[in-house]
Amino acid sequence: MTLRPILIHPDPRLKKTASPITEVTAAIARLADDMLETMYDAPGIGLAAPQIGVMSRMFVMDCVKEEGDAPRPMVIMNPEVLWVSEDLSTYEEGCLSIPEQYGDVERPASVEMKWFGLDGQSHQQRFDRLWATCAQHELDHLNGKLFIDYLKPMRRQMITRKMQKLKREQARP
Ligand code: K2U
Ligand code: ZN
Repeated sequence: MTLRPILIHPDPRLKKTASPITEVTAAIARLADDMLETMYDAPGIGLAAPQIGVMSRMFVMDCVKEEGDAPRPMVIMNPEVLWVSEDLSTYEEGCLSIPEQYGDVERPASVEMKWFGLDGQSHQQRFDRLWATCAQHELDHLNGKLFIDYLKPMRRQMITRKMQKLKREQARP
């Protein structure tokens, strides 16, 4: 397993639409492993392949928050939304590609998704609460959408400028 560097906004790869996965190969299984390791190390509760520069429709997720609970890593490929609740919920979201920045995002409170797992089988599940927020946040990443796209333009611009400054400072020897 390898820790992979996480791309920081602004980066054109974070705005592109990722491509469907057509076959579960050893490389795809290794990618899922690396993404889970990178996510837990960050730490985070979700991570999408474009965030490590891989333009494939896969994200990983483990929103188990209660200490002591067994981790519940999920590998989700080619996700589709089958249903969203009318009820909305607002969550102060962050993003591993936009470090230390947070903003309130309103999304459907529950979502039913269908996807393919590493077992090559089709899976379907309803997600609620933090799992629903995270799954929608990660699916957005596969479509080149970031949580800051839901914020007011001024706030989005201010966050983008902060990230550009952070990247300039990181680049300096
Ligand atoms: O995709 C990512 O960048 C990981 C996101 C996933 C996420 C964002 C907002 C709300 C839920 C999930 C996070 O940075 S993981 C960090 C985190 C941890 C606990 C709660 C919220 C965010
Ligand atoms: Zn994110």
